[in-house]
Amino acid sequence: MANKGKMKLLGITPSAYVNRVQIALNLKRVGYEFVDENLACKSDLLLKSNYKIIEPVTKDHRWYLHPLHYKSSSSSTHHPYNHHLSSMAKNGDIKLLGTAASPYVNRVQFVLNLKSIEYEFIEENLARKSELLLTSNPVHKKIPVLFHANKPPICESLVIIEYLDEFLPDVHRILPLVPVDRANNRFWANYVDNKYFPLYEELRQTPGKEGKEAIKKQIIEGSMLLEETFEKFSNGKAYFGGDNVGYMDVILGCFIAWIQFTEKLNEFNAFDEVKTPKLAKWIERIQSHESFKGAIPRNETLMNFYMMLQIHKPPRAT
Ligand SMILES: N[C@@H](CCC(=O)N[C@@H](CS)C(=O)NCC(=O)O)C(=O)O
Repeated sequence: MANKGKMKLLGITPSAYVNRVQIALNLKRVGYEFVDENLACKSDLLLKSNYKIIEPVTKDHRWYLHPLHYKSSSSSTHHPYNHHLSSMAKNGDIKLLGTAASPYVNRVQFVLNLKSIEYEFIEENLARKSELLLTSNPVHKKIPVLFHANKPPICESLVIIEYLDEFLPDVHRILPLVPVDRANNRFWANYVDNKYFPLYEELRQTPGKEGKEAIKKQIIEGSMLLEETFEKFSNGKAYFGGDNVGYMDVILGCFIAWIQFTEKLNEFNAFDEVKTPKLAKWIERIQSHESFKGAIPRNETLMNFYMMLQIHKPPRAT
């Protein structure tokens, strides 16, 4: 590994986040050059490499696709790997605890559909959380939670998706195989979950026209950043994952219903033909994908969930 390529680490020594990477590099005995950053006056290198995504290393294709990937079908009933799936289902029941209105639950459902895994859906009532939820996710008390046979429950949607992908890697691979592409997918999923989508909740909670307009502006900036990301990831193909639905298609795709619902309530467009032409087309494509259709809530389900949010987490007072 140490000889495979020169690694450079940009950071500052007092940072625990930087230190954890240094420890990993040491454990793996990887030689690297440390590039000191000045956080009081950020370098061009930092600004260029962490905000706008860097050019992909593999120029001609985003990532190597497993040959099986090409064969995977979008329809669960005609999936060529049903023998795998039935054995997964037979070896252990899959149960998913959630509500149909949750995009975090929907993304797990989307992956289960893509991989043609049968599962039992256990409806959770978030207004009155079940014993099952409180005991299986005592840390966050949030859905989704996945149960696979007698194994310990698995919490957090991204963790669940990676688990399913590792457990059943040959059926519709979700994460790419090339490490740098996996890393970039995780980076952008993290951006969508922790920066971009929370702006919609912020929009709901913020009182007053002026405050809301400022958040809409940030949402639109984020959407344009995602448009660039799509361009780089898709490399002219239909999806973030290239020819097939991949990790980012699942992560961002399952927020679309909520995004469109919020847009209608607030009279603005985060994605459209002018600002984000590629993502506008991608939205149509993903929404007509068979595995996606089975995972996405109807508008009335969203409205009921929205009303519940308004009661339990009301907008801030002016
Ligand atoms: N980071 C979590 C987020 C899950 C999440 O926020 N779930 C919501 C439903 S959409 C929930 O369970 N909320 C209950 C609560 O906040 O108490 C994941 O990716 O699974």
